[in-house]
Amino acid sequence: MSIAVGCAVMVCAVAALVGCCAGASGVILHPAGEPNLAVWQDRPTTTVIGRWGSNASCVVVSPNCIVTTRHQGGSAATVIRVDGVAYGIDRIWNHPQADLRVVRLLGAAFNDFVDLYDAGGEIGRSVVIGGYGLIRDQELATGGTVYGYSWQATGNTVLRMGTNRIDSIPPPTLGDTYTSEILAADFDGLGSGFATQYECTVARHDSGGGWFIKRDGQWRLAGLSRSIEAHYAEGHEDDPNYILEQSWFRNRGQPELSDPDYLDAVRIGPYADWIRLALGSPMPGDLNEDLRVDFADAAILGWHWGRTDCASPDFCGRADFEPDGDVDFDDLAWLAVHWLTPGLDP
Ligand SMILES: [Ca+2]
Ligand SMILES: [Ca+2]
Ligand SMILES: [Ca+2]
Repeated sequence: MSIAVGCAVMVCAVAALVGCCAGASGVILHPAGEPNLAVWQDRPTTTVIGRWGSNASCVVVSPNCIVTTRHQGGSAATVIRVDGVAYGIDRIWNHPQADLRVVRLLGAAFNDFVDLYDAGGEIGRSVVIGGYGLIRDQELATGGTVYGYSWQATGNTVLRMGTNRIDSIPPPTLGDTYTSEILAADFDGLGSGFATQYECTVARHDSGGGWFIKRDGQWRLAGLSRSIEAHYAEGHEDDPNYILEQSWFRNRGQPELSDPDYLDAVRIGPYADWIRLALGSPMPGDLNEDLRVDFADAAILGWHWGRTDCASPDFCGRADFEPDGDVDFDDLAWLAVHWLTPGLDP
C-alpha cells in the first residue's frame, strides 16, 4: 500500500468520526440490486447483523452480546436493533486500544450468533460483508466510462450483503484515536478478473458491520468494517471539507485505468480472547466487570464489607458475589482466588 493511500485512509477514518452525527462509514455493490438475499444462501444468516443506533452496524456474537466499532460513538442510551427488535444496553466493554467494543443487551436471547474467527491465514480468503449502510446511487463516468458510484443520502435501514477477498493485513496505524489490527481489501471493477461474484465495498453507516469467513462449514466473524478510501472534489485533494460520498474502482481522470478503492476492517482474531472474556462476564471476583480482578474490585468489596442487606439485582454492588445476602470472608475468597486474573494484557 502506498503512503498516499495510507493518508487517504487516515483522513477517511477521521471523516467517519466527524461525520457520525451525520453518519459513520452501506454495502455498495455491483451490479445494483444484487445479490438477492432470498436466493443467495451461501452467506451468514441475516439475523446476526444488527443496527447500532441510527448510524452504524453491529454483529451478534452470543445469545445476548454484540460487537461493533467505537468510532461511530454512541452511549449507554443507544438502541440496538436486531431482526427488527429494539434492545437497550446493559453493559459496554470498550477495548483499551482497538476500535472495538462488546455490548451486552438487555432482554436479548438470540438463537443466531456467530463464532469468532481466530485461525489466522486471512489473506486470500473470501469474505461476506454485511451492514446497514448507505447504498449506491448514480453511476459516475468520465468520457462515457463508468469509474464509480455516488451514494444515496438515505436508506440505511436495510441490511445488505456482498463479497470480497482479503488482500493484506497492513500494520496498525499508530497515532490515531484507536490503534487496531486490521484486514484490508479493495473494490475491484466488474470483469477486472479480481472481482468476486458479488464484489462490494462499504459506505457510511456500515461501520461495525461484519466480515465473515467460512471455516469448517460455519460462518465466523473475522472483521468489523472500519474505514474506506476517501475521495475529494477536483482541485480539493485531501481537504476533508470536500469529501465526496462516492465509491470508485477506476481512476476518475483516466478511467481506462483500474484503481479499486481500499476498504478495511478491525481484525477480530487478535482480540478474540478479550472478546470471549467479556462474553463470559461476570467472572468470579470481577465485581466491576472490567475483565480484571484487581484493586478496584477490592475497593468495592471494602466499601460494602460487613453489610447483611444485599439483595437482587445489585447484591451490594456485586460485592456479595455468591450471593447469599452478606459481604464477608466468603466473598473475599472469590477475589483472593482470582486475584489479578486473567492476566490478559490487552
Ligand atoms: Ca477486491
Ligand atoms: Ca474488576
Ligand atoms: Ca456473601
